[in-house]
Amino acid sequence: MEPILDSTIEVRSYLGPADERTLADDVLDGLTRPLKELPPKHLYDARGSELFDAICELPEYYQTRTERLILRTQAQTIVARTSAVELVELGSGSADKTRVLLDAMEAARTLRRYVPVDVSETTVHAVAERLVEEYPGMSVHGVVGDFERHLTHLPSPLGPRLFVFLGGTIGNFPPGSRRRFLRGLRKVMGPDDHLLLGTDLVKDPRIIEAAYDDSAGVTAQFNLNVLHVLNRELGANFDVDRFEHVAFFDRKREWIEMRLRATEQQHVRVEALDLDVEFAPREELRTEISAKFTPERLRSDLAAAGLELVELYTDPNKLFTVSLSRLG
Ligand code: AVJ
Repeated sequence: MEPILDSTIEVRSYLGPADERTLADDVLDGLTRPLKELPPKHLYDARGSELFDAICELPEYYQTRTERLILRTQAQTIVARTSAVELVELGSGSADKTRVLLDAMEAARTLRRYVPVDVSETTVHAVAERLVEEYPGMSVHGVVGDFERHLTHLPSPLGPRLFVFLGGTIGNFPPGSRRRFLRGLRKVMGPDDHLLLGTDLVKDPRIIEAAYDDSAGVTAQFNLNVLHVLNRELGANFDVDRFEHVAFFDRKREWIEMRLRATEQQHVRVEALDLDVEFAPREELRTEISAKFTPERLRSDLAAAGLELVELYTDPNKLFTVSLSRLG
């Protein structure tokens, strides 16, 4: 391992034993409901994360490349508008698109600190070590935790901060939780801080549905992988070949749903939970919702959390948007 200067990298973990039980608890809740459901976060084990990375490269999945294009085009403007010295990233992952913003902050000579917040300790460490080398003079304060619960543990600000939550991940929250999340975020933001939020836009449902049911079948594999997670982690015996991938756009709620449909009647045993589950023929298990936004919806969700929309940055085809907001 490379030597680390303690003065530039600090990583704190706020995850405890309670967090390790969440898969079991979520599965127990979700599989005993009249309409079976699993939270999308369990899609991302090592294999699921690999499959998600593959999704981001698919021709049908426009979101990743469009968001990157918007950031590339607007980074300078965003940095100039916010005067941010610090970037706080929620769900930082590999911090791929983050570099575009860090580059712009470095060029503006304002960059002082990067604060990645992620549930994966390995990811936070890896990103921290890589980025301090790439950006000399910048420090990294990693927060290993859940951005729905641990935002109160952010280090005290060095100056104006830019909070970023990219990739359209906010779409995974149902509407009430979405507002609760934004309110929680607003509570830790100060009057000099801004929020940069990536959201997918409402558009022709055929474009959205193709993005979640690609012709190479990668999204289907990604969806079905959650059953392998339950088999491995909880000693379940899902027969993965007897479930099929379903994706449809709910026009009224303006979100896409991913589901797994049992192709025939089946019985599943989840050993670790001492749980027996029946699936009727064609019964579905919901694995994800991913909300799509209109500018109006975005504005009103932000306003409900006490945030004021400053600017909406969009691509020429109006596929995706990156919004900048601040305390209202
Ligand atoms: C990572 C939640 C933004 O909703 O588009 C991709 C996950 N699901 N294909 C999305 C996902 C199916 C993705 N987010």
